[in-house]
Amino acid sequence: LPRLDFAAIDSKWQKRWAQQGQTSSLRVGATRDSRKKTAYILPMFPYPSGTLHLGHLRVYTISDVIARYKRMRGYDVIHPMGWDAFGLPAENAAIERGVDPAEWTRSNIAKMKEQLKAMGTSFNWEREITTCDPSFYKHTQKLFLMLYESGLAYRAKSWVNFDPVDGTVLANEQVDANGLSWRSGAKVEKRCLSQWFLRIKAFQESLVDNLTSMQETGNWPARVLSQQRAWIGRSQGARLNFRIHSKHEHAVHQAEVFTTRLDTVFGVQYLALSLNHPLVKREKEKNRELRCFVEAAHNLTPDSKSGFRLPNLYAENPVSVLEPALKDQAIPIFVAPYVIDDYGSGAVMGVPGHDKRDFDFWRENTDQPIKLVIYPASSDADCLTEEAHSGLADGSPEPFTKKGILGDSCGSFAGMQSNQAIDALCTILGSLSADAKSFKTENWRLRDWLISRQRYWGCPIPMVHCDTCGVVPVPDSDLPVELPKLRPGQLTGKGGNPLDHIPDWLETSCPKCLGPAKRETDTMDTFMDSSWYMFRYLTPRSADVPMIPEIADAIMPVDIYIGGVEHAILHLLYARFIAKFLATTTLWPRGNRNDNNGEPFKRLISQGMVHGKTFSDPSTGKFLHPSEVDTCNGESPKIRSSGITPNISFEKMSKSKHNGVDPAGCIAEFGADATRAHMLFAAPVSEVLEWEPQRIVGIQRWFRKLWRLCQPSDSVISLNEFTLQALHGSDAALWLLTQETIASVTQSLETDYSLNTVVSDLIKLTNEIAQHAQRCSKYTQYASTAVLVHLMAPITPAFAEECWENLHSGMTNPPSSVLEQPFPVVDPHALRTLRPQTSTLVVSVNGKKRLTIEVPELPESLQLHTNDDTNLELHGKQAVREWIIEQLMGNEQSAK
Ligand code: ANZ
Ligand code: ZN
Repeated sequence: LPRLDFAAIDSKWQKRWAQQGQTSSLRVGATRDSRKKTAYILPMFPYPSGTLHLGHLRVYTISDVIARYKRMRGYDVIHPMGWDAFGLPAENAAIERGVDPAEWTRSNIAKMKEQLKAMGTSFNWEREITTCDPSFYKHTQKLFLMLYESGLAYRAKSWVNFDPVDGTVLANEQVDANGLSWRSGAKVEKRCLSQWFLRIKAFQESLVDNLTSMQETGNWPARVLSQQRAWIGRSQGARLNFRIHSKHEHAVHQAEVFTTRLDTVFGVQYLALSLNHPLVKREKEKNRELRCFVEAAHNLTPDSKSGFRLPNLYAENPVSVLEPALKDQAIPIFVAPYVIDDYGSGAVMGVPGHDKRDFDFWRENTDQPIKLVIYPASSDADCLTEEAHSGLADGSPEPFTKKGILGDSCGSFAGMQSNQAIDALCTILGSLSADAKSFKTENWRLRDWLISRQRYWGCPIPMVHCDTCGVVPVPDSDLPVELPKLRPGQLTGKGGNPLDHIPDWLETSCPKCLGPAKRETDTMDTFMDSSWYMFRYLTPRSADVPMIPEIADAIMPVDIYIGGVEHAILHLLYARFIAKFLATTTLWPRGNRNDNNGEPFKRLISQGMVHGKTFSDPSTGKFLHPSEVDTCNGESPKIRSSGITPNISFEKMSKSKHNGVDPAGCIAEFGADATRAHMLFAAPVSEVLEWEPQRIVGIQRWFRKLWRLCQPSDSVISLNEFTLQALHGSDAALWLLTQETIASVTQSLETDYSLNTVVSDLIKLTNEIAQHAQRCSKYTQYASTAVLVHLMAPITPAFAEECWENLHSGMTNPPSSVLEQPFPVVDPHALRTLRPQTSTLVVSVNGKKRLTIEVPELPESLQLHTNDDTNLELHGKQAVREWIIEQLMGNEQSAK
């Protein structure tokens, strides 16, 4: 046999596919063929950085396998590809290299497109979109205007996160827990600027409610659902008014707090107000020290425990109406940066005994004892109580944060359980409150979406500012507002937004009064581009409208959406929001139908990360470049310079860890198909994949074995003519396994997406065919091999084509491309007839059931009794099981 040249096979078939064009893809602009089912298989589109990385290789392998499978199943498939092409990296690269971001992006796209093709993928390139192309962003702008008209886009002054390194405003979600920018790593500053927001909160109810049905159907991974739920953060609690008295004034003020733990109200020891609370603003006017504190505190993170006690002010606990004993307690009031300005009412009732942050704050700012009012609900609560109490008093580091039983200091509520007390207090305090309705309330963690970016390389917000008319939308007929071309050197990365410095572009006329006006220079967050691109793929060239309603109705939602876990929150949340908005417009009229509720993605596959093999020196902890390690000789690798065995781990790929792998190199070395198959085989799709390219040779070994089975056969028969009646012995066994493999592979591709088991099933079938080869008829051998090649085709399309061609090379009229053949379906009749009948044999030792055995082809269930289980002890259950079966098969009658 000639050596298999995998790279040559790839290029031979890739060329041929390109010539033939794709079948079983839905024509652009078509709604859907009523006789055929449509499958919209969408992988998340890449950012065109210039090179494909392994995460891309993984996601596009998965989507391509599913798309090819669906085509073979007779679906009209939409499997599009495009480019998420706006964003900071292009702008930064452009600054570094002094090139036009548009040029840079275009050439990256060209490179990555070639790499995607080299992977053997089957994308509908006729649907290609690029978000930085005016023909695309014209419609992003249109969408913005529609949101504006619906009152869902607005401009507001707000404290924003300003990244001093990138010179831009960041969304809350782009700032990490330590207050650092997700991209530049710079310490984020607070600035007060006018910004554009999208009112995602208008949809918060359905955004969170729908998660429940998505959980029930199992169509979205539980992990993603819980992250979305936490991000939206609906929390149920109460609003409670504290009266505030001043030592010097007669006037009484109010401060409202939001609490989820009304049951702890008897334990309130202080109030904390946010830096921008109205009361703080008032006090600032007469208190210089406070002004300084607030000024400095603006740069502190919400983890800060610092506080400023407002002199002369104190609060009254609202439950003192119920428990006069509390009346005399004057509650101190602090200003504290840990209180979030725009959450709840920007004020907290501080309960140090039962809340961790309050506890830390109290410890930091006073030396007063801590009050406990809730106790564990266990039977020995009393003794725990003592301990907990004295523990807190003498410096135990933990407050009691669980729900429990209210203690003696809670007056008539003493002895109630927390939940009971919350309800009772809600009713009673609510009836006393002037505004009883808002007493019980919900709070949301979700904020409106800040989309303004002070950067050049983004979609311009289509608004103008007129001194007479204010903010005026650009009329539809003037869309797109195109980004101006930059002169070389104009993009420096300094001095804020470059658009502010291009007068030709900036100066315009007001659409309303025709007087002089200035353009809005903010551009949109790139998540805006990707929030609606799945609609654009359906009619990528429709010039006048973002989408054609009949087509959106016919095809949306996306059937299967595939992408990395890193997008579990933001991208998916924004895309869900925009889809829900579109479903309220004429663009997606049936988007809200009952079974869909405006959701854009029916099923989500979230694939795990790809980690690279990482070497480090155990003595220094330093990461080693692979060239510093000798991996060839012997079992264990050695550090070349010292001969020591390095530590090996698998970690997120990064330059500093020298563990990056270029997928293009793998494809060139091992071929696209072996790389694809290995990619799927090495880990379940949702889990981390530890990438070891050397292991791809295992897949190549499998390919060679299979190739030997695919030699021209003189026994080619149509699978339809293949009759079961004639099958016995090895033929029956092999054909049964073939049928079982079809069933298992179909189940994996159709419902579980356990693509790793598809590959192992196929390897197993290959081995069995090779093993049965001697004992089987050529017909069975051919039929099983033919099925195997079909089953492989979605995963290893070029190699399957090659095998298919070779298998039929002796024929005058060979069948057409295997990719155009229908995917095999299980023959239930074959499964029934060929599966050996089994009976159950129960083995008891001394009357105690010890083993049950499935016994082939015995007429009845049998029981086997023995008083001696030494064999069982000695050899283990498996060995005994095999021995018994052997005995039974050898001499049925005597064994009975
Ligand atoms: C008293 C209390 C006692 C609280 C206790 C908790 C435990 P979630 O669940 O996230 O909604 N809080 C209210 N407004 C706040 C703000 N603007 N900034 C910071 N914290 C604020 O959290 C609600 C709880 O967070 C509220 O319940 C309040 O503290 C605090 F044992 O009230 B709690
Ligand atoms: Zn005007």
